[in-house]
Amino acid sequence: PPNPSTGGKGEFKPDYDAVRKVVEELLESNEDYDDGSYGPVLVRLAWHTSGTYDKNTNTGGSNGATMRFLPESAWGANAGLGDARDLLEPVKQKFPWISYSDLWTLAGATAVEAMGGPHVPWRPGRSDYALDQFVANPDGRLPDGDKDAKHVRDIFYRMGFNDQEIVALSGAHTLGRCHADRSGFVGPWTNAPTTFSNLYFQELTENKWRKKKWNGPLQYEDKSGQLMMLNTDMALLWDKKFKPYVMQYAKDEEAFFKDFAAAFSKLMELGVPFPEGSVAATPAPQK
Ligand code: CCH
Repeated sequence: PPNPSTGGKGEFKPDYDAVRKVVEELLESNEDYDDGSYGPVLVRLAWHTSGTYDKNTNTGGSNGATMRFLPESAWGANAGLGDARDLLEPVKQKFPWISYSDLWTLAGATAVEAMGGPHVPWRPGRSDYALDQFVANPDGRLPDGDKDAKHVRDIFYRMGFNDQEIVALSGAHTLGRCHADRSGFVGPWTNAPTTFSNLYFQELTENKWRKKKWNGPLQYEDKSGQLMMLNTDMALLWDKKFKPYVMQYAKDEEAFFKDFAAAFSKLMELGVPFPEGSVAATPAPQK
């Protein structure tokens, strides 16, 4: 069959910019949702659908959109992401030619940029698996917030990332918040959780963090008690190989944006069988 993404003469040409536009319109469509934006939870959906990748077996990753199915949809790590998937369902109905796997990743890339972040190179090419077409990913491939630097490395090295990329990706915690009814943790990392910036690294390095005294899971709080860090966030500051990147990104937002865009794009492409000759760097959408 003709490849719809080639867009030859007279062929159907999918309009991904039109999809981006509809996603952008949805971001602040419900002022009662969290801090007034679905952007952060869409970024988290793109990350969790991609972060199951295992380079040793070439399994997992965004291709397939396997989070539509049990057991992955019900993993503790994915609690709350049903909100993001439901939000995108009408977009899928409006543009039935796009795969869920392309839509979920494109929505994450679009949200980063719409919230003031860098343009994240994105290209289509993912397809959705039918339920009987794949072996379910084992639970435990996504990181736990109460663990240490070794755990973070084990998880991200398995995907094929290095220390610099791990720190850059972690900067996404400048967005959004933890929800007691999802992860058990509570609170945002920054005071501007719907703006993509390097504030997470500034808070991490310049604020004072202490263990929160409560009955919940181990987390850290600042003096105001309003901001939080996970143990895995603190581990970036405590680990002598991670720390130089944390310090660099706290001072240099441009470097963070550039490295984040590259790493997030790579994350969303892990394990995706793009046709040969297809390139990763898509131009910025036409405005
Ligand atoms: Fe994360 N993240 N994340 N995270 N995350 C949570 C929320 C967000 C970890 C744990 C948590 C990345 C890496 C890690 C986002 C993006 C990324 C929460 C709260 C936990 C816990 C969930 C809740 O309660 O709703 C851990 C551990 C790691 C690494 O070790 C990476 C990488 C990314 C993206 C590139 C975003 C965005 C959120 C906010 C979601 C929201 O709903 O506000």
